[in-house]
Amino acid sequence: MKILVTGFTPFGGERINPSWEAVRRLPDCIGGSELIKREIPTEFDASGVVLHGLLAELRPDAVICVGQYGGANCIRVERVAVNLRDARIADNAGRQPTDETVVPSGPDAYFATIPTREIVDVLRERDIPARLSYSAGTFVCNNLLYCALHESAQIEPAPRCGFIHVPYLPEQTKDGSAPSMSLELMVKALETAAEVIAGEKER
Ligand code: PCA
Repeated sequence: MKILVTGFTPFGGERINPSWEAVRRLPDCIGGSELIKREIPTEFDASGVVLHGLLAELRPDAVICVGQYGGANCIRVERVAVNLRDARIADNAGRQPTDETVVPSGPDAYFATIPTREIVDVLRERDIPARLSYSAGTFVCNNLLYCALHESAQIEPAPRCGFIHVPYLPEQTKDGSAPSMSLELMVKALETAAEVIAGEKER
């Protein structure tokens, strides 16, 4: 099985994005599955274009997109992507859409197609704080999950797609004003998610 795992570039004035820091440290192989890691620009338009190219080039069996969720106190496994762009800040291309769609003719929402509940269960069994989330927001992360699910719905057989939000790293919140999680635990969380998706979990 081939699993594409993506992280994002830093945005909003941050120097690093924990999603890419964690993704790039994943092994190339978990069990029998190959992990392909790529960094995606934190831009509404370019993120979808880059993902489109990766799906065509790599033809993965599953896609796990990962992003930073500043202020989160645990791993958030996203269940839903909505057809809405409504940005509180500009993306890295300077775009700040209000009340736009991701795909003009697309459905209002898609559900993630990775086993979200099972991933949360196994993360907790491994003492990694995690929960299901029913909103990935309306910024670039939601946009990317929506694009992934919209595109994959047109591929036969459809790759399974999902999104995992990670908290800040400790170095991003040194004054303790927001929660954080260690890089080691984030990497373990993503490895666990990949294992569950590949059906190779050890419980
Ligand atoms: N988090 C943002 C976009 C990029 C990222 O890492 C989000 O939650 O939409």
